Amino acid sequence: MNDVVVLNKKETIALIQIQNSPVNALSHAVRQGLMEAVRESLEDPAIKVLAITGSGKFFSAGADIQEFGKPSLEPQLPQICNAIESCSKPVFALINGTALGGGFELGLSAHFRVATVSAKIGLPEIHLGLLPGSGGTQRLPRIIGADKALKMMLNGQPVSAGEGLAYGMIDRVEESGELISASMDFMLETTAGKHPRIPTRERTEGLQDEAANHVAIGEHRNTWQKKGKGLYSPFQIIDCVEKALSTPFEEGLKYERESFARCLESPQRKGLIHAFFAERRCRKIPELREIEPRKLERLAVIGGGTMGGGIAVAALDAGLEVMMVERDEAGLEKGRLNVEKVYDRHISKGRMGPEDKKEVLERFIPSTDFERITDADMVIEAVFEEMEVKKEVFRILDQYARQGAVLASNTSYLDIDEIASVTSRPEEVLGLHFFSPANIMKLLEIVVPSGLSNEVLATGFALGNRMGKVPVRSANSEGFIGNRILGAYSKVAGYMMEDGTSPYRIDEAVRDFGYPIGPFQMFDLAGGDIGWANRKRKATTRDPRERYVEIADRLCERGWFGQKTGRGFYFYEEGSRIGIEDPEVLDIIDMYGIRKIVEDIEEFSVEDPFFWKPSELLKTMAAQGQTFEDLNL
Ligand code: 3H9
Repeated sequence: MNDVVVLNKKETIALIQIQNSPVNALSHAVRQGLMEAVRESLEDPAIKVLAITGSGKFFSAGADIQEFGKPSLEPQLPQICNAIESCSKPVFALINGTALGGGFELGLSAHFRVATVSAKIGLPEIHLGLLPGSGGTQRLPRIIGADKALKMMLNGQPVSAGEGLAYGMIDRVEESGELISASMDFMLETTAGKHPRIPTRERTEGLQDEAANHVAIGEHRNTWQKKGKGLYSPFQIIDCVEKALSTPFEEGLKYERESFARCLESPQRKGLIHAFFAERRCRKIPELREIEPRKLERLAVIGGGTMGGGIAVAALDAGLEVMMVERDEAGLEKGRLNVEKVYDRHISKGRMGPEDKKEVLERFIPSTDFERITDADMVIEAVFEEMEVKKEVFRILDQYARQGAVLASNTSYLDIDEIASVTSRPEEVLGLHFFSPANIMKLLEIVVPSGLSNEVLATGFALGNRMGKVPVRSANSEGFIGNRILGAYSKVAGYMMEDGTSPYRIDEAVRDFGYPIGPFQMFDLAGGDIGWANRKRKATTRDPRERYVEIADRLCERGWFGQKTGRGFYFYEEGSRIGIEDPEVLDIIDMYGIRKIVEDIEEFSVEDPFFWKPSELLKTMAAQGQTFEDLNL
């Protein structure tokens, strides 16, 4: 064929193997090779069965994403899928590993699907702003019905071979590592007429329960109208599946093709594919090419607060042994609860059983004894965001951590060089800045202070990769990357609030724009105390010309730090993470303050100095930070 598709004839079976490393993407050369292999196998009278398989860990990761946006070259994937489905000889998809997007659609167009037990099967096109465009939206519902098909296409997460079998889209799961030889008997049985060759387009199991399919379409559409405002491809996916239920196959296929073309042209597709490649490029650090990361099995997290708890969960989920160190039993108990509540929520949502939680927590060691960190390969500090507090912790870490252990700070803003300077090993200290909630958010900033050892840097990246994060290298500069951007975003949100827009309407506008949450919801989620500490730290060096909004400080002074204290910009009922609008917060924002009043009068006096004159009393009160209440004292 060519060097990316190999055809081997074994008696009556034609084995067509995709060998296009690293992920067997269906590039133009692969498509050409597949088409030719199918044609040759059909023409050869000795061949009775065709079997398509992949190589390595992948059946195929789908269409070659690099080709999107370039002129499309024939044969296109839908043509190949149609040719396979129309084959007069039985075609097997031997799914040897991951089958995603167009890769799984290739499998769906075969007449039989056998998967190895470790295979993962999914339709992740939604993450790229696309839809399954090689017949997937038309073929899959015919086998598994609208609800399951939509779940796969709309959450984009792969399912296991076992789940595929239970759904009915996989015919057999093979436990043996030798998928081809283990499938031989099944393939030969089809030549003896034991298993009928039914093209997927003619299957109807999934179409039987019309009422359930109709309900599923309505429910998924409602859900996405709430959570996916502004997104394009989810609604196109739902429309395509609806077509599959109500129109002949060819018509549905044409509709899918046109919808796919619209998605392909959309700026959302362009942005998401840019992000796909950008995320992968971030991991490629030139100076780390030859560097091996250090061993990483035991992690110590210092601090059991929101961040410490989240980091501990991320590390436990990555299979590490995690020690959490706190100053006292009360702090430790809070930390332990912060970890356990994540797993309790998984249990309540049916994502794991109590036994699984027990198994994970066997690797979790809470302690108030700093000496216990001597075993750790890496220590991540996540204590209060104040330089002196951090320095004190790093002095202790330097005393107890073993030589060769990596020392990391989860600071959001502070200078890592300064933190590292209190240790005897500054070249082993780096910043690992997680974002809240640390067990969920993908971004991990790897902050590089001067003189950092490349091995330590490589170990930071290895941790990020192991946790499934997107690790991004950052200079050791104020706010690193994310918080630098966030700084401008937050300031503008604050200005708008002070100028009279309710924070709740600002959040709503930002959500309507397409963000999952607004800025004030985000402050509450991250914890108001962190930003407050940072603002206080910068108070003496802030340019006096800069506008400063004090409203968030007023909330923090009341101990309202957001979700963790049950109150911030929003009010949270006991145990709830859904914020309710809080009239008291709006009252605080109306509390204009004498300083602002004097500033306004002075500004207006530029135009009309005769009328606008602040009284001496007001000026004195503003200078002394007094309120009218103070006059009564
Ligand atoms: C589709 O199929 C549309 C159809 O419905 C209709 C068509 C008409 N193409 O992530 P990794 C590269 S849309 C080209 O680091 P992992 C990736 O850039 C597609 N290249 O490895 C990287 O390159 P490099 C639907 C691809 O093991 C290298 O492979 N499919 C593709 O952590 C290794 O990737 C998807 O959306 C591709 N399709 O994860 C699947 N995929 O080394 C997208 C990967 O130069 N891919 N590369 O940086 C993934 O989810 C993950 O890459 C995968 C492997 C799970 C496959």
